Amino acid sequence: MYRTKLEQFTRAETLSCTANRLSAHTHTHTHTHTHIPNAHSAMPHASTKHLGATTSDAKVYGNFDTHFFNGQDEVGKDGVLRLDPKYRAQSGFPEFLPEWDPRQKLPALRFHEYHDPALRADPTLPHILGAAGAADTPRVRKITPKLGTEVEGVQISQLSDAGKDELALLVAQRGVVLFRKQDFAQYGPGFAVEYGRHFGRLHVHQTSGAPRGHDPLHITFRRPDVKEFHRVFNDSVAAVGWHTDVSYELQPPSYTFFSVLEGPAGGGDTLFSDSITAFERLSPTFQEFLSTLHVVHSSKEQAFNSASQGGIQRREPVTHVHPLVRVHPVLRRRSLFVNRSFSRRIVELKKPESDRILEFLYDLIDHSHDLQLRASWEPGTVAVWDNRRVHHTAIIDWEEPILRHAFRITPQAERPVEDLKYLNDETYYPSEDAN
Ligand SMILES: O=C(O)CCC(=O)C(=O)O
Ligand SMILES: [Fe+2]
Repeated sequence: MYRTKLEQFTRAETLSCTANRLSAHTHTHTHTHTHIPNAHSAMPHASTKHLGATTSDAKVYGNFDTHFFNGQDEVGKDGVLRLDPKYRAQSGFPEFLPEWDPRQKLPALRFHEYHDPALRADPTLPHILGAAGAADTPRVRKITPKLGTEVEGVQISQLSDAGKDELALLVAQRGVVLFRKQDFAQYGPGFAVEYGRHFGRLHVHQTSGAPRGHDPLHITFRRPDVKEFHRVFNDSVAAVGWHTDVSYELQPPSYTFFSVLEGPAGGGDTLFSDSITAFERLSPTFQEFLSTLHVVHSSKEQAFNSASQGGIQRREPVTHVHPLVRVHPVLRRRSLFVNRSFSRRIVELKKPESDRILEFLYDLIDHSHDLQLRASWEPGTVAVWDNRRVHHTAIIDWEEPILRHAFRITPQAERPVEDLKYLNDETYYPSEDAN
C-alpha cells in the first residue's frame, strides 16, 4: 500500500506527532525511515494544558476570528453566550445572529469518503451559463484571466441538483465565483444548511458562533463598536490574515459559500489568492522538492484565542499532517497547501529550514497581486470559493462603529492527497488526531 516516500511513515509515527509521544518514539526505536528532526517542536509548548498553546503562540498566528468576547458580549441566564442586545438590536438579519453554547461538546471528526459533485457535472454548464440560444442568458464576467468569475442572472437558490453540480465545477475551475443579486438569505439559516449538504458533509466549527439550531453555519460578526477596530489593530499594523479555512482538519473544506448580509457601504472586501498559480510559478526542481514534503496544521492556537476571550470549545483541538502540495481531484492540478494561520511545521525538515520555506511560500501567496483578486460585497452577493485552491483574507478598513455580518457554509472535502491514487484511501499517510 505504501510506496516511495509514503513507506517512510507508519501509523505509529504519525500518531506520535504529539510532543511527548513523538520524542519518546524517536528515542526508543531505530527505524530506517525518514528522520524527522525535532519534529516534536512542531507542537506548540503547552502552558494552557488542555489546549496546548500559549498567549505568544496565539499572537504569532493572529486572532482574526470573531469569537465570543467576554466583557463585550452577553452571558445569558440559560448559560448560552450571545452578542450584546445593543448589537443584536441593530441587526437586519436576526435569524443569522450567532450564539455560543459552552455545554455543547462534539466528538472528533472522523474520516469519510468524499465524492466531488463537480465530477458529476455537465461540462457545458447549461444551468449556470444558460442553454444555448436562450433569450435571457446570464451575465458572466471574468474578474482576472485565471482567477474568479462574476455571475448575474442565475438564482442559485433555485438550482436543481444537476445545476449545483455545475456550480461546483465552475467554482473549481475559477477558484472563486461571485453570484450577484441572490435571494439566498431570505430563505433563512435552515435553507442554507440544507443547500450546503449537496456539496459535502457540513463542518461544524470548533469555536465559532452559529444561529440556534443551525450549528453548521459559521457566523462572522464584527460588532458595531470602535472597540472591535481597536482590538484588531491593538498589536497589528494591518488587518490581513491570509488563510485557507480549517486546514487543521483531517478533511478541510471544498466549495465554501460566504455571504456578507450587511457591512460597510464600500470596503470590507475579501481578498483571494490562487495557490495553483502560485505553485506553477515555481521552478520544476523546487516544485518536485516541495512535492515530497508534509506539513503539520494545528487548531490549538485558534482554540486558545477563543478560550482566552471566554469563548467556547466544541471539540478537542487537533493537529493533522497534510501534503505540502496537494492534487485537486477535479482539475488534476497541484496547489500549495500551506497557510500562515494554521500551518506550523514541515515535518521532514529542520526547524530553520521549515521556517524559511514556509515564509517564502506564504510570501508568494499573500503578496503576489498577480495571482489575486479583490471581491467587493453588494447586498445579495454570495461568493463560493474552492478552499482547496484559494487562500483568502478579510479586510478591515473601516474605523466607524459599523456592523459587518456574514454567514459561511463549509462542506468538507476529500482528505488532501499528494497523488490521486490515494483519493478516499483511509489508510493513506495516516495522520489521526495527533493530540
Ligand atoms: O470576513 C471575511 O471577509 C472572510 C471571513 C473568513 O475568512 C471566513 O469566514 O472564512
Ligand atoms: Fe476564512
